[in-house]
Amino acid sequence: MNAAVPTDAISLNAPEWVQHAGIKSWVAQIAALTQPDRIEWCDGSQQEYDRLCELMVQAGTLRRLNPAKRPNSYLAWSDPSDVARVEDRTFICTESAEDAGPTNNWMAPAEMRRTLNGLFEGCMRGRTMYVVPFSMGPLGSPIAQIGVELSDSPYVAVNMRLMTRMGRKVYEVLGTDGQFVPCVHSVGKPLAAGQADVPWPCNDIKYIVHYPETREIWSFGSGYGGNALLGKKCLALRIASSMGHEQGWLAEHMLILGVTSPDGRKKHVAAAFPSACGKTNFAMLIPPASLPGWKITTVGDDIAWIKPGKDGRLYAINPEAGYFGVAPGTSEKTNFNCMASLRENVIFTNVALTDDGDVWWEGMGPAPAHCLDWQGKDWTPESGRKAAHPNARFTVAAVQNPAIDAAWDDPAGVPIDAFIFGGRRSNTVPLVTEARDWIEGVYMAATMGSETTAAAAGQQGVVRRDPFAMLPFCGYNMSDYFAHWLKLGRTLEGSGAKLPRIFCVNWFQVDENGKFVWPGFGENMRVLKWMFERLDGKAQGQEHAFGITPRYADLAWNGLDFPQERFERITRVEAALWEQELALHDELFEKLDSRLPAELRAVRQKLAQRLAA
Ligand code: O2Y
Ligand code: MN
Repeated sequence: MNAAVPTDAISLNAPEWVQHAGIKSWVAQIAALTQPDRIEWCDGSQQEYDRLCELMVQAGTLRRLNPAKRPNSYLAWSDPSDVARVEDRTFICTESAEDAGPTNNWMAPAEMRRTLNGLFEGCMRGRTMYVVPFSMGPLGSPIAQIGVELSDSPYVAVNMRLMTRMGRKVYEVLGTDGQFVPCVHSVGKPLAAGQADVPWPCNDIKYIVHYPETREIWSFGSGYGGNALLGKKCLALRIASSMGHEQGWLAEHMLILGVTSPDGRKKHVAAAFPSACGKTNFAMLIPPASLPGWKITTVGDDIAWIKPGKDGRLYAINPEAGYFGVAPGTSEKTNFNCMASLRENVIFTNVALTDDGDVWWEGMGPAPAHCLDWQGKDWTPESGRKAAHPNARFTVAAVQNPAIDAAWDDPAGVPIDAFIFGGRRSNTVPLVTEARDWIEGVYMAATMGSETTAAAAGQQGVVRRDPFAMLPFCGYNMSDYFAHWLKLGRTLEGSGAKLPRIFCVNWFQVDENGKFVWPGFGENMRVLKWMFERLDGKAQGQEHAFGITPRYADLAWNGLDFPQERFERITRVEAALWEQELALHDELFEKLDSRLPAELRAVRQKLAQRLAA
C-alpha cells in the first residue's frame, strides 16, 4: 500500500510492482472522473487487511468481536436501506435489447453511460479509491479470469481479499498487457471538506450495470454483497456467462461437491439451487453415521465455471476463494462444517452482537437474554422482531472449511459426473428425478421454480420460475442460454464423450400440517448415494412422465425411520398437479418465445402425452 497523495492534483502514485500501462491509464481516467482524495493500490497482504479493518473500526463501520470468542473477526451493520442485492436496479446493457432478453433489465449502452457519467462525476470526493486486483479462479489457471475493482469502500477491499485471490500476485499474471475486466464501484456518497462520514455510506440511487459486449461492470450506490463485491455475481456470473456463451463454456450458479464412496471412488457433482434452498448446507453436507464410509468434500458453494476438457469431459473450477453465506438458520446442527469455518477470521454483516462481544442470529442456538440487533438496538427474546437481518451474512476464506476438497484450488478443475437442479416446492416435484437424456435434463433445469417460504407454513407459496437458478445472473438472453446448453450437449455427445447425467431434486414437499416430509440435511446423502450408483449403472429406478425416480427399495434406509407411505407421497407424479405445472411452464415459454429452442417445446409436448397416457 502506498502513501497518501495530494488532494488538489490526484497523483496515481502506482507502486513499481504495477507494470501494466493499461491499468495505470484506466485508473487515472476513473480517478479524473470520480475525484477521490487519494488512491491506494491494494497488495493483498495481511498487514493491509489488518490496517483497513482497524481504519473501519475507528470509523465505526466495523466492530472488533471479542478475540477470546471470535479471534480476528469483525461485525458490520449496514444502512437499513442497503441489505441485499437489488435486482430491479441491475442492468444488462447490450446494443440490442433482444440480446439481454426479456428476463433482464436493459438500457442501451450509450444512454446508460450518460447516466452513469453524471452519477460518477466527483462521487469519490473526500474518499480513498482502492485499486483491488483479483483473480476469479486459481491464479494462472486457463479457466481463470482477472478483474480489477476500483472502489471507494474499504469494506469492499477487505471482503474481496476473503472472497477472491486478491493482491500483488495478480499483476504478475497480468504482466504488462494482460486482459482484465474493469469494475468500477462507488458507494455514491462524496464527502465535502470537513464533512463527517457515516458508518455505512450508500445512496438511495442504485445502479448495478453490466456491459457484456465490452466486458465492463459499473456499480453505484450500494456497499452490500453482490452489489459491491463485483467479482461474484457481476463478473463470475453475468459477465462470465456471456463470455462462456461466446467461447463455448459455462458460468453457472452452482455449488461443486466431491462424493467419495466407501470403496474410495470419487465423483463430482455440480448443483444449482435458487436462494433459500439450503445451498451452503448441501455444499458442506455431513453424511449420517448410518451410511459409513461416504464422504462429501466442498469444491465450491455458489458458482462453477465449467469447460470441456481435451478428453471430452466437463471440468469445473470454483472461481471464488471464500464464502459469502447467509447466517440465519445456520447452526452446528444444520451445518457443522460451516460453523467450524466461522470460528475465526470472519467478517459478519448484519447479525446481532451479544453482550460478551460475540455474534448471534436466529437459528444459531438458544437466544441470548439480551443483545444488540443488526440496527444496534437493544433486543431481547420478547422484542418481537428479528435480532439478525434475514439476509445477514458472513464472509470467510474457503480454506477454513474443514471439508474443503483437496482439489478445490486445482487449476485444471474437477471432472463433473452429474448436474443437480433443485427448487423449493411444497408439492408436485418429486424428491429426485433423473432425466432420460441431456435435452430432458435441460428442460427440467429450464423450467425449475421455487416457492416463497410461506409454503413451509402450510400454504402453497407463489412459484417463481428460476431457470437453472440463473434468472438474476444470466448476462444474456435466457433462450440463447438454453440453446447454449443444448449445443454443448450435442457437441460433446458428437465427440463421443460421456455426458454428465442430469437430476432434479426437491427436498421441500410438505404434509397436510405444513411440515417438511423429507428430513433433508445429512439425509440428502441417501439421494446422492442413489445418484452415485445410477452413474455406476447399479441402482434401479422407475420411469414416469417426468423422468426416472427411485422406488422405496432403491434407497438405503439403514439408520432412518422413514416409512414407505411417506416416501411414496414425495415421489409420486400426480397428473392433475402436473397439468397445472405444464401450464406454468407454458407461461415461461411464452415470455421467452422469440428465441426459445424448439427442442424444449418438443419435450413439453412429450411430457403432456406421457401424462395423458
Ligand atoms: O444479498 C446479497 O447481496 C448476496 S446474494 C448471494 C450471496 C452469496 C451467494 N449467493 C447469493 C445469491 O443471491 O444467490
Ligand atoms: Mn448464489
